Amino acid sequence: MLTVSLLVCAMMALTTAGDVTSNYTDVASINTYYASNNTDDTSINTDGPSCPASWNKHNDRCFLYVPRALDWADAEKNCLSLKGNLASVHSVEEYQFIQTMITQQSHGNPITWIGGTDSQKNNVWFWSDGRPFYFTFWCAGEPNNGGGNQNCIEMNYGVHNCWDDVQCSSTLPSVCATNL
Ligand SMILES: [Ca+2]
Ligand SMILES: [Ca+2]
Repeated sequence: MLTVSLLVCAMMALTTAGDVTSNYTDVASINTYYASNNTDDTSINTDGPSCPASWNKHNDRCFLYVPRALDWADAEKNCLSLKGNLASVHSVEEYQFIQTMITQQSHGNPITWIGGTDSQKNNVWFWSDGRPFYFTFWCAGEPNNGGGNQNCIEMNYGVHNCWDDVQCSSTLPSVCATNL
């Protein structure tokens, strides 16, 4: 009887050890999988709910680069049809995430719409998603409301890939964002 008990204990120990080993194996393979996929798919993320296919998860939002050139209003309408808005940006880190996503998908740094506008009153800026407008990444000398009618924010402008106010009728690629 003692022998049998010892044998059972030994088997349980082996089984437990086996489980631990396989867990480590899984974690290692998952990490390898993420590392190999991170360059072209930033949506892969183990934390919480995931984003729809081809959207990229960052913090509590999903981001989508839309390469088709649209004016600001049509770009916003397109985002709305996808249950989002043109992206608002709230930190350098968030801006860099968006820039990296654009570069990965466009293989460049195209000038791109984000959701800032001062159409209601010059130099009073709002995000189309209703979030507070605190963070900015204006280029030197911008926003200048050039020609008296620059009311929408383009990103990746100039050598510093910063923000410029420009006519909303310009046609550019865009970035949409949705809440998770
Ligand atoms: Ca303006
Ligand atoms: Ca300007």
